[in-house]
Parts: sequence; structure tokens; C-alpha cells
Amino acid sequence: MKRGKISSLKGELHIPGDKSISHRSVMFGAIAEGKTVIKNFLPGADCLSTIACFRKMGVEIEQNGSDVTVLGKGLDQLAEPAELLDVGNSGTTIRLMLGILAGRPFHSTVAGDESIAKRPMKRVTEPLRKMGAKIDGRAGGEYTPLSVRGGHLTAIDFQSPVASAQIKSAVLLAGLQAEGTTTVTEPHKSRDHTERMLSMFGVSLQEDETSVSIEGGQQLKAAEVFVPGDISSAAFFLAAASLVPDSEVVLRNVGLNPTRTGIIDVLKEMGADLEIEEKDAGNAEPYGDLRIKTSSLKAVEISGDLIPRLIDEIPIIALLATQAEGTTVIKDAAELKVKETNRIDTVASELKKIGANIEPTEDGMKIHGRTPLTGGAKVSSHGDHRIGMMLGIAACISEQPIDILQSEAVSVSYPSFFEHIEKLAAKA
Ligand code: SPQ
Repeated sequence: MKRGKISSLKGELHIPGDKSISHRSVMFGAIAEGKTVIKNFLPGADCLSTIACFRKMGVEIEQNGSDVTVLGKGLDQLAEPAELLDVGNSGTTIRLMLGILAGRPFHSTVAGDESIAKRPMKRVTEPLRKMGAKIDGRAGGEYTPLSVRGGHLTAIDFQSPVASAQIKSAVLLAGLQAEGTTTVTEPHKSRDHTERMLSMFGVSLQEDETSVSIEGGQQLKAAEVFVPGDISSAAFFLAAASLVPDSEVVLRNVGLNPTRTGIIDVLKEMGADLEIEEKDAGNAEPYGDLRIKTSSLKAVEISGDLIPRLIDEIPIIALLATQAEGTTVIKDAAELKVKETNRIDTVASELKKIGANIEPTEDGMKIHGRTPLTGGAKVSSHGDHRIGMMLGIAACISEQPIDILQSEAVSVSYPSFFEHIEKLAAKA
């Protein structure tokens, strides 16, 4: 797909539903008793994979665009799937679903696409095996396809080596089915959508800053879920409006869960002209409207407990940093290497092709600004939705058009991404 410079972005967008919350609403609805109604569900490829997997376990799920109804009959009614559970490109689907499958007394096989086949699974399969699940796979259970025989589980006290909501959630979902109280402790707090949503579904949890405990044997009760817009998707338009001259954009109903708002903190520190209006304080997941205008940015340092609060935004932060005064340093972000692509390498290689001055490091990157983007090159998403969207925004400010290969990857989390750029550009 060839994309070129845009003179200005104006208008407003309703950002599609949050991917993390959409996955969880289907999974928790599927194991709850009763009818779960989901509004503003994200009909992106990843969340559709979650729906397809649970249908294969006998759960009735109606999906009409962003309206979804899940007819849950409780954990015990999940059926042994006759076919492979195909998670597509979705790390969240496979890791959280493994936590559920670990306690089910049946056999299942789980796999996904080429990218999933390279992503590490022992971080989840090891604690689940310790609890009593039988899981096998390539390289001793590190890589898909994975074969799972679930059954009786015993609680564990698990110290996760990395801050990861997927590891935490998988162990908690297994803990829900285990004998005793399971505790997960992380080095830094990761996104807490699982904890918030389990509470909505009637499960009690004990939480402190970096650990969560759950007592086994609790039954989920169906709930009504409103999914706010995905701040990770909004981030691309926050960046676009900051960088494209003479822009002013309003993003409606964006999720503002504090475990996800690192991008807002960083934009403010960089000097962005950003206003936030919080809405319905009663929703389990806070949300609000964001208004952002073009601004002059300066470099920042990003590390430590800020990293899990913006891990998926690092590709777009790198683009912002190319246009900020000074050198931006990103550290403690080695987790980027095990995402849909090695995002340290793909961000650096693709941005360099269009003129950026960026150095990959062991656990992050250094970006030297301000460097005008020349464009005029062929780049690729490498099948990674966030790299595809970052390049889509880079094209808006590049001197020459750029050719983005595998741009269709954006449909994993934001199928209407390019239409939304057109919508704002058309009004300019
Ligand atoms: O689902 P997937 O493929 O892992 O998606 C990504 C993304 O960029 O959309 C990561 F590549 O988001 C993860 C996120 O990085 C979604 C997620 C969740 O919903 O629990 C948690 C984070 O991953 P992790 O490994 O830190 O738990």
C-alpha cells in the first residue's frame, strides 16, 4: 500500500473497542453462568479468533459487529474440542486460554500462525504444569502446537520473572479452578483488566500493588460489559495529531485504566498539547475523551515500571521521538523482542529505511531527533499490526510517499485504521 504526506488532521473519531478487554469479555462470558452482553466489542481478527476457539468448545456466541452475546453455562460445560483451537496471531488468546484449559478434564491442541509459533509459551506452560496440567509442545512446551490435558489443579504461589498480564491472567484462570489459594507476584504491576473483569463477574480477589490472590472453586456470573476504546489504538492518532501540522483531533470514549495510560504520561512529558475529559466514573474500566493538537515535542527517558504501562505503544513512541528535540532513551523493554515481531529490530529497521536516526539496544532503543523523515522507500509491517500502524502514521509526515508491505496486518486490532486516517484528513 502506497501512502503519502498529509497536510493536516481535523475532526473526531470513535476509537474501536479495547482488544485486551474484548478478549476477556468473551472468555469470561464463556465460562460464566448466564447471558453476557458485550457492547463495543472489537471485531478485529485477534478477538474473532477468541470467539472461534470458544465456539469450538461448545459455547454459543452471537456476534454482530461490535455487539456480542455469550451464552455461558459455566466452566464445567466447556466441551472437549474436536478440532485444533486456532488462535491466529493472538498471544492473548493462546496464553489466557491455556489457563482455562489447564483445569478442564479433556484434551485439546492449540496453535496459531507463524508469529505465534515463534512466541515463548513456557512462561505460561511451566507454572500451569506446576499446578498439575499436562502440557506438551515443541522444545519441551516452549512453542506451539501445544497439546493440553487438563485436570485436577493445586494452587501455587507464583513469582513471575516478568511483568506480564498474560502470564498473570493464565495463572489466575487456572487458580480459579485449583484447590487452595493461588497468588501471582510480578516485578512491576501489569495491566489489570483480568482482575477488574473477574470482580464484575462476581469473583473475589485480594490485590496489593504487585500481587493478586484468587481462591479456587468460585463460579462466575454473567455480566454486562461496556468495552471502552483501545488506548493502544488511540495512541496512533495521538501521535498523528501531535506530528502533522495544523491538526486538532478529538478521540471519544478511550479507555483510561491507569495500568495502560503510560502513553499519556509520556506525551505530556514530551510537551504535547493534550486535554483529557473523564466520563462515566461508574464503569469497571474508566474512559474519557482526549483532545490533542499539533505541538513541538522534546525527548524523554522511558524505563522501569512505566514500561508495562506503555509496552504496546513503544513503536509509535519511537516515531514520535524521531520528531522530538534531543535523544529519547527507552530501557528495560526486552519484552519487545517476544511480541508479534521482535519490535526492537522491526521498529529500528523500518524507521531507518525512511531516514530515522535510531539505535537498537539490548533492552530498548535510542532515538535521535529531530530527524526529518525522507520516505521514498519500501517498508514492511512484517505481519505486525502495531508496526503497520506506526508506518501508516510515519507516511503522513514523510517527505516522499512510502510503500508499506503487509499493511493488512492492521486488521488484527484496528480494521478501520486507514479509513480513520482518511476521515480526519478529508476534513482538513
Ligand atoms: O495478544 P498479543 O498478540 O500478545 O498482543 C499484544 C499487542 O501488541 O497487541 C502484544 F504483542 O498485546 C499484549 C500486551 O503486550 C496484550 C496483553 C493482554 O491483553 O493481556 C498483554 C501484553 O502482553 P504481556 O506479554 O506483557 O502480558
